[in-house]
Amino acid sequence: MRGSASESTSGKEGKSVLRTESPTVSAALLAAAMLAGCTAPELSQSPAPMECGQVTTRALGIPGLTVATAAVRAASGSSATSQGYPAHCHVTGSVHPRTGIDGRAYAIGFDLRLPAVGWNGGFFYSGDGGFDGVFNDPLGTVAMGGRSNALSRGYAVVSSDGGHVSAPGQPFDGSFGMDPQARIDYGYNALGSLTPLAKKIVAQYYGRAPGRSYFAGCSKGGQSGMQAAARFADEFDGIIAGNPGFNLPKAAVTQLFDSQQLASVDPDLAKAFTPGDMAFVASRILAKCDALDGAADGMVHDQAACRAAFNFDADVPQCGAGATPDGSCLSAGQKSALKAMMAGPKTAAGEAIYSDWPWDPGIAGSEWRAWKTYLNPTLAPVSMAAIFSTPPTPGVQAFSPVASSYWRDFDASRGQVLIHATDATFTVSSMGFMLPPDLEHLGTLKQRAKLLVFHGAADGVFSVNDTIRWYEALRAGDAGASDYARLFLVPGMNHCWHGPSTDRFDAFTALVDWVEKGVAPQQIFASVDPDNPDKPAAWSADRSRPLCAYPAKVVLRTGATDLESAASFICR
Ligand SMILES: [Ca+2]
Repeated sequence: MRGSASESTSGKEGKSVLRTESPTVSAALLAAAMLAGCTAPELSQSPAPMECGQVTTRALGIPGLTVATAAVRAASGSSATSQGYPAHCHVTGSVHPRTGIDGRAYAIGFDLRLPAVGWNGGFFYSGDGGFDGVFNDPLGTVAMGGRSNALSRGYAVVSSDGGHVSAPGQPFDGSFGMDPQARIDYGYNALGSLTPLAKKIVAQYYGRAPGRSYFAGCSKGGQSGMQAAARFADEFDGIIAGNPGFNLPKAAVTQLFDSQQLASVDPDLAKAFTPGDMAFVASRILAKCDALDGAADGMVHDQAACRAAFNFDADVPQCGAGATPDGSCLSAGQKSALKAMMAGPKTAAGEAIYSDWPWDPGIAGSEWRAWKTYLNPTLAPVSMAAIFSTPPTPGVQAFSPVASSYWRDFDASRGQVLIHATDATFTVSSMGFMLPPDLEHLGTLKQRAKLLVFHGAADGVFSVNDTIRWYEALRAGDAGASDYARLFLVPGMNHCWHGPSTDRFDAFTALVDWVEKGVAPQQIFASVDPDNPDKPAAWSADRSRPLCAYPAKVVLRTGATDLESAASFICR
């Protein structure tokens, strides 16, 4: 495909993909120049670029790396959508094969997409997600504003399976946690091992090493982004970490605790709080906090002011004796359960195990509800038992009765000890492999790269307060931290998207401008995702807001009246 240098390719939606000069053309020009007696010293040291079909284990000759497939993929869809892509060479394979202590075959699987034409010279690591075991986001869609992906933007895009393969049909397979190295691969080593080797493939394929290198991911992928910033900043120029779960084991303990609180209200967790109940709580938050930021717009832009103003005990009425929740009150059980969840679990000594959570109206969002009442109770027993406990508890599988009894019987105070524990077999604790080391001092990053973190204020999986605490600690240790690390809060947004929020934004362009043009992002334009099910009826379909570099907040411009447009707001 790459050899047919004069063609243009067309996507299904008729979007023409313009060609730029391919490496093959460069090589042909070089050969012609050499025949003519000229020299081209800048290219003469480079190996000849490869055709896609030539990408084999033997041809690459990279120790420990095996190519499984290398095939040309025709362009598909529109490059202006997240799932459309241009023609590319699709390479799959693995690195570092080994046998685990559980007798299973392990390797770090990879999926690499090499643009057939128009490679911009860049390298892009697309973050992993969930339990890994699959290629989560092989095109690199996170933080692209929903309208493109890294491959369409011209990057060579790699992603990994985190060092293990999920059992067929089991996306929530935590069984790899029985092997200590597989845990470490999941925590950070798949990223660290694969990145330099993937760059070698890119270099051999195109005949020159990649230039700018980026990482973007959300959730578990955000945790990997923080690992990239703390451990592997020498490999990246720019990193995006969205809703980062860098304290994922602590969050898992919290999710088990949350499930117990919900069960104390109703054995069917989904019935503990109806959507109407949560909308009622959100309305009470808005009644106290919406206008504090200067705009009664259904969004809480000043969370600190809201924390001081909103008193859950006093501001959310409890139903009278004999009355049931009807959208104007919560039952006594609901009040105590939600209060405990939002405060977060404590040890027997009264210390926070993870974090508290902010009172943001986005807790009425569909994703908050889906995670709290369904996904967290489904996933946390597996992750805690299999991956984050030392020693692990085998046999806890998603959707099994064992998983249900696991969270019902879990003691947060005693159980949280297991995430810090080691033994003769598991010599690194789960906090040791999941939490990036010394995240408050990012020395290598400071010298050469940029980190852009975003986090939804109403994330029901990882608390934005935990991310704010990290960023405050970073700033406390280095007053110039905003020169290399910036945090953007997204009011109302749930876990990576949705919630009553402007949840569509192109953070990646902001990062590239920061890295390549030195333009540090003060604000990022955000609008409501057209697919967001939580957009309030009162909002226009194209409501927009700036996202502000923390600690700046969104403030209504003096005299502005259009509450639907980002142009009416400033960051201050
Ligand atoms: Ca407001």
